[in-house]
Amino acid sequence: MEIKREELQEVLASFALAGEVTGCERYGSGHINDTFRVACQTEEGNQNYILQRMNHEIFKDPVGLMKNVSGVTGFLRERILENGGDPNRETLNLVPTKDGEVYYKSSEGNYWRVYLFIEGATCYDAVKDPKDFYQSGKAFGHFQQLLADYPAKELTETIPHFHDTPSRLVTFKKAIEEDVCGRTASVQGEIQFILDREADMHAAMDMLEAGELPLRVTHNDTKLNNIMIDDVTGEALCIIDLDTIMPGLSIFDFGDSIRFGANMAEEDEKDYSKAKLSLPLFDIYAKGFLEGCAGRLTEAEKRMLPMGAKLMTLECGMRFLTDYLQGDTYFHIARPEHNLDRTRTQLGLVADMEEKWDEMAEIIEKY
Ligand code: ADP
Ligand code: GN1
Ligand code: MG
Repeated sequence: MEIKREELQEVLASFALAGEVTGCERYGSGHINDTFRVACQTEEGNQNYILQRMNHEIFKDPVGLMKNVSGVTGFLRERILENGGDPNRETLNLVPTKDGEVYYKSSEGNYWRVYLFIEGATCYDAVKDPKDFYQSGKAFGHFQQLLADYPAKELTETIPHFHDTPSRLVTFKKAIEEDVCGRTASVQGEIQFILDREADMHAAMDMLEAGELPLRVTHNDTKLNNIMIDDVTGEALCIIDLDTIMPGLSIFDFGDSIRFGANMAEEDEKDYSKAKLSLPLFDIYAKGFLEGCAGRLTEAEKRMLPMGAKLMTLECGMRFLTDYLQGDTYFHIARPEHNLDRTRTQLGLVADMEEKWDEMAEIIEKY
């Protein structure tokens, strides 16, 4: 989204930043919010911040969302202090406005927030070193355990039915029927691939309803670029992008990491024949995640981990294709067929998981 200079100036002036603002540039590769890095010059040196315009078309209750973020980060800060960690780097830290609020609503009607910039750590868009992926699995597993004591009742559901795949399917079918951009005819193969897997889409939600999988507090968007890896120690330092923390299933957090990180192709690779599941990466992530969960997953959850990976990939492919059919209004795109390329890498990965299904199950069995 186009953001006017005047709005940025108004927003920057409203937060309690240290020193003088010397720079403000777009930052990162998230698909949802508008993110900027803000540089400030203080008497002691430089202080950087992350400034974000929350996407309130997607997050319809930005105030409830910020209540979640401030509640969860406050809760994590306590746990980190108890463990002798550094809460300024190991969790997100909200910087208040000059009026002491955790967000600012601009005169344009946009909602903004500021975090301390975490220095000396990196968000990767692809696995460079398998050790990083192991670390991220451990951290996401541990994160879920930490949040096990968080009062779930206090959480706003920031996007209702977020990983309710059958409900995503209903939206997908509607997009096909409405065909507002006249694109349906050109993607028949992709549509059919998804529709052929309708039965799978119910697997997790049916088990949840039957009480066979427990509802937990989950992150729900566990891709690799939502975790910061320390540049020096190589350890997972901080889990970010807390907008979708809601009650959910553990297998979704596992699955979304696999979808993104264990794919041999990047999410938007144009040559989608490269989309394949790396079994060594699946293995190392599963090891990390299960260690991070410290024995607290039920037998049914463990058994359903491969299905979590398949479901998250299928669902994400269907969401990208829905957005393509609806005219690219949800995910940020950088080129005309970006969402279609993303769809194809997801579907390619699903097909490959089906080929490797027995090996995936054996890996989980091993741990
Ligand atoms: P989106 O919801 O759009 O994905 P994110 O909250 O994930 O937005 O932020 C986008 C990117 O900005 C991240 O992938 C990361 O590179 C960077 N980022 C976010 N928060 C911080 C932070 N506190 N310190 C340093 N970098 C950050
Ligand atoms: C979005 O916000 P970001 O870029 O980390 C999306 C996820 C998708 C992901 C696909 C709130 O994540 O659900 O899996 O893109 N987030 C939201 O890359 O819809
Ligand atoms: Mg993100």
